[in-house]
Amino acid sequence: METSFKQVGYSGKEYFQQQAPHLGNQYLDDTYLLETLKRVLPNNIRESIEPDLRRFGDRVVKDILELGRASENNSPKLIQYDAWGKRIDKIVVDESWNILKDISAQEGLVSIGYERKQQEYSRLYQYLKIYLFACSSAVFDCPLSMTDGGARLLELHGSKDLLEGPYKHFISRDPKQFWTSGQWMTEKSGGSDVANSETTATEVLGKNMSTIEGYKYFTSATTSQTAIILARDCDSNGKPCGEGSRGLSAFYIQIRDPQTQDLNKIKIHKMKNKFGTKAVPTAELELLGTPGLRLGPKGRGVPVIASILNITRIHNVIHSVSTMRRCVALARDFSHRRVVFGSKLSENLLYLSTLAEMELEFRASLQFLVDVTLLFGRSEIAGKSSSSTDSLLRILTPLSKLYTAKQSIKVSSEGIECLGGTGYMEDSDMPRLLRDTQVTSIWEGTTNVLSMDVWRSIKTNNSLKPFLEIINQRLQSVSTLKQFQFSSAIIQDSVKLINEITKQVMEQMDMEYAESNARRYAYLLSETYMATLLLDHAKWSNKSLDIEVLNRWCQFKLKGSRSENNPISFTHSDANFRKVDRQLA
Ligand code: UCC
Ligand code: FAD
Repeated sequence: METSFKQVGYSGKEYFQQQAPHLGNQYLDDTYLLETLKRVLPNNIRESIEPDLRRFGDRVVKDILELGRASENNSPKLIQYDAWGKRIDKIVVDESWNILKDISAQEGLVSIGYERKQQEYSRLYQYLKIYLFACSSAVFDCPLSMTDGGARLLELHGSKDLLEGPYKHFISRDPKQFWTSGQWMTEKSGGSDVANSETTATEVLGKNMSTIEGYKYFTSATTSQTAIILARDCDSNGKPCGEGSRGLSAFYIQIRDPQTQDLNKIKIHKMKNKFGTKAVPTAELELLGTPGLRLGPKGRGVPVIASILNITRIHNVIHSVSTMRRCVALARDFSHRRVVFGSKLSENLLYLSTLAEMELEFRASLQFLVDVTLLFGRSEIAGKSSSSTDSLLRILTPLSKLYTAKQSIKVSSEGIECLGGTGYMEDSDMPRLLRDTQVTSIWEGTTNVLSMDVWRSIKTNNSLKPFLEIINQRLQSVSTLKQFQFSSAIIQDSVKLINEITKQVMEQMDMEYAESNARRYAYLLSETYMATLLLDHAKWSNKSLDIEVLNRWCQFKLKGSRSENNPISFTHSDANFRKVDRQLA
């Protein structure tokens, strides 16, 4: 590969010109994904979706990436008044954002999951396309995730009218018919703790609807047609029907009149001035009597809206893993183009070691994403759902969201450094990747809140049982195989620790211990589970590299011998270790 060419300066003198990293087909270049799909998908399904993924993998580095860049460079603007002083609250987005919406419909980025042509694998197909799309689309996957969640919620709780109307729009492949939807929960009084929400929904007597009033502090995807929101039920006299989060219900609202596109009794106060997700229109707004239709039972708003949350949280995993993959792809390609101290970075042992660490994070996270998506697809398809699948999914969703979000921030920060000073430049694309992924650990439940949600799932869904069962099944499946002795022993130690901590909390009801250690506990659960996913993959492939990846994960993450002041961390710097670095990088 050419490392440089010359550029003529004004003086006529030729200067060195560094070549930019190149992004190839994001599906075909993702060799670890391709291998993983061979393992998890039946051949007929894989062969049927592969041509589309191959085509799309190319498209996301062409027109979609250009549209994403255009959206990023021209953030949404709020025009509050027209020239004549009339309040209009118009949000203007770049045309590229609208085109991304049309492409999303045509590509079936929501609909694939609902057409269910690939049965339990439909979700994997859909989410693979979003995985390819996310990092090129200026986070258009944000409105898509909430639309996906909204469609599922209507499937579960929607009336016939809602299923005939908005549901069909959410899952349409026709750009003219396709609607997106928001999810508005957060108020100034609390985003994690919604119990103090001040938005009210007053029943309109004799009508199956309420009028909604309140101030929503963060509302993304505000150019959508609809939103699912939380509000406090009040009787026709305006008296609240309940306190705390148990007084909240979920409501369907139309943000705009479908004919005129005027806002439906909503005033937009400001656009948020955000660190990242610059193209996503996020606003502060006030509902001033917007008509709303309650979804699900009164006072059950949190569990009802949880069917959106549990989907958007998986989308968050998609975005995080997609970010890791994009950063590794850019840094890897750059390593073949950049020469330092007389050789290409791709020949530099230390650079290779850095890349190998990023790739390790990516591989384990990709396995997590694929596993959770498969479980989700299975749980949705009638006949395949079982309470153990559902309760396993209940614990794996917050775990995968909280873990991959944090790791993607780490990997994308490293990705910037991999490209040196140019990586820090806006137009290298790297800062955008970091900024956009920084929010993945905040929205849809912060790391701490999801760590506590893990305990909730253990208590209310008995989710640790299937979680440990599957870990034990995976360990059992390799118990006679010598090449897995090292990793199995470490995983078993982790399981022991999980059991000890859980016992302390559940038997002694030591909630202080549970709360203060919740994040560490969630990490331990995540890293142990991810180890068994890598184990499953290595058992299937029986490739020495996959076994090395597993061993590294167990050694670095579960044994913790990587800490810099621990002498063991350097014992791996042998020839084999360097060979594996080279293979991974
Ligand atoms: O941030 C947002 C949108 C960002 C833009 C889109 C991003 C897309 C990302 C991907 C693409 C790039 S929207 C706002 C997101 N907000 C949150 O995630 C809120 C975080 N806070 C929590 O999760 C809290 O833990 C709460 C709100 C759930 C706490 O509420 P409560 O009511 O105080 O908690 P409870 O009492 O424990 O739960 C009430 C009920 C219980 O059921 P019952 O009553 O039967 O015992 C819980 O088991 O709700 C049930 N529940 C759940 N059920 C709570 N969470 C869940 C869950 N996740 N799944 C099932
Ligand atoms: P707080 O809940 O006040 O949290 C502050 C800190 O306290 C955090 O570090 C948190 O981890 C910690 N904390 C909170 N509770 C606990 C606990 N029990 N134990 C330990 N630590 C705790 N919301 C919507 O509803 N719809 C949207 O469309 C939307 N879009 C968004 C877009 C962006 C770009 C951003 C940044 C946010 C968006 N949000 C949206 C809001 C988002 O969901 C909230 O910001 C998030 O849930 C956190 O709530 P908060 O900001 O009130 O922080």
